[in-house]
Amino acid sequence: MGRFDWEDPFLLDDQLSNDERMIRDTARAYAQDKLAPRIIEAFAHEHTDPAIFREMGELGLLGPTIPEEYGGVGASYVAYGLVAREVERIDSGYRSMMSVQSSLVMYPIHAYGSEEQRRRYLPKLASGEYIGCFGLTEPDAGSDPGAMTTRARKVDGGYVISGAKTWISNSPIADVFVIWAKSDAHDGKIRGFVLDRGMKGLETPKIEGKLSLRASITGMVMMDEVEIGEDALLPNVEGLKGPFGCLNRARYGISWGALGAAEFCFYAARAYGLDRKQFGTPLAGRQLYQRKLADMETEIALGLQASLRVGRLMDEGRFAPEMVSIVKRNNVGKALQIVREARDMHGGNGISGEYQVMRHLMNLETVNTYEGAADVHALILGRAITGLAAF
Ligand code: TGC
Ligand code: FAD
Repeated sequence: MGRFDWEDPFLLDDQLSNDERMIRDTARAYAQDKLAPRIIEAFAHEHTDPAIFREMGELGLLGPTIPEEYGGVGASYVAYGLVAREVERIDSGYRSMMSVQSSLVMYPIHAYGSEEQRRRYLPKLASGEYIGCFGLTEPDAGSDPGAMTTRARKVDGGYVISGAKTWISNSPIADVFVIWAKSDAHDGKIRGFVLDRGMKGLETPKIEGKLSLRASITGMVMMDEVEIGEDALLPNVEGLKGPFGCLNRARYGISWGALGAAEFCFYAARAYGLDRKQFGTPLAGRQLYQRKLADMETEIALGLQASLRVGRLMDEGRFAPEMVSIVKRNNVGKALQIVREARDMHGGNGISGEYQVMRHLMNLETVNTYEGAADVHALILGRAITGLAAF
């Protein structure tokens, strides 16, 4: 007979390699020792600490799947997912900072960039010396990025870019900007460009007063006739498959991360119910309370196994984007339900900043929307199931 461990019901730990466990443990120790003590203040005051990038960089947590010659650690996608889970156990905003840098900035420079671009940017992004951002969404093109109006106009020796990107994680503090624009030199097809802080005509106003993801800074990227050289073009990809190739990785990481936030709230509800007595008995001794804990445990365990499977297929080069849609949509949706239930199980204390479950609930509202809103992922699956696009 096997043992049952409520904290690891399907013995996920046994399914990991030694290297994956090591990276997971590094991320867990860092998140618990260095991120957890800061988050309540950071969220309350909407403060993003840029030092976090350098701290993560020192530990090899930025772009961990990138090969060592470019500053990464050549880790598996499963390891990347495990890092996202540990970081988001503390806060979705911290995971956002990590996953934009890793999947949306380092990945495209590595996968689509020239050798010169790789050498120029990746080591400094890996160490956290540079902070990166990814500009796809526009005020009038969110779920439908193909409707973007940002344009790259060909001129002698390079391009001139004009347009506005909005809701861009990290943009007000970014040094490096991966920007997707329609290029007139390429029949109006979408191309990726790497821009640098300080270019004339580039502004990055902060979006103030978010009620979600307050520890992760978000802004716009306004580009007014920004002149860039030929060497700013990412040469090796064309069309929407460029940004979507990055999003596949980031969405997959989110599928692990959201369950980290759910686990935090599940553990908190269990601890609260064991401690808190009403009607002369701990709440955790009540059937209704236990049923909620059992539902949380079940959904978290199933979701983690699914993400592990998709991660293994990604490492083998056998994943399909629809698999990522399944785990992104399911795991974030289930995490939202779990966190909302945990909030309720804390009674009045559930809305207090100190108990933290409400913060996770507010964060997950963003996570359900970005990287493809939940319904958009349903439509991606609907198209795969029926052959009919219903977007
Ligand atoms: P569609 O016709 O389906 O495809 C156009 C081209 O793209 C290719 N493609 C993909 N390639 C790789 N991976 C994928 N997942 C792909 N999906 C599509 C496709 O093969 C085709 O290639 P080609 O060569 O034939 O041209 O495009 P569509 O315009 O109909 O798209 C529909 C839809 C709904 C799938 C898509 O637009 C979508 O996913 N919308 C959601 C937008 C989104 O996710 N935005 C995210 C912005 S970044 C962000 O939120 C970061 S937050 C990060 C943080 O802080 O953590
Ligand atoms: P819309 O596309 O206007 O959608 C609104 C609603 O309509 C949603 O419920 C959606 O599911 C639904 N809907 C849309 N189309 C359909 C349809 N065809 N059928 C049925 N329902 C539909 N973007 C970046 O490029 N880079 C970033 O770093 C980034 N970071 C972000 C950080 C935060 C905090 C937030 C909130 C967003 C961020 N985004 C980023 C933008 C994010 O990806 C978009 O918000 C998301 O893609 C949804 O687009 P939208 O907000 O325009 O909503």
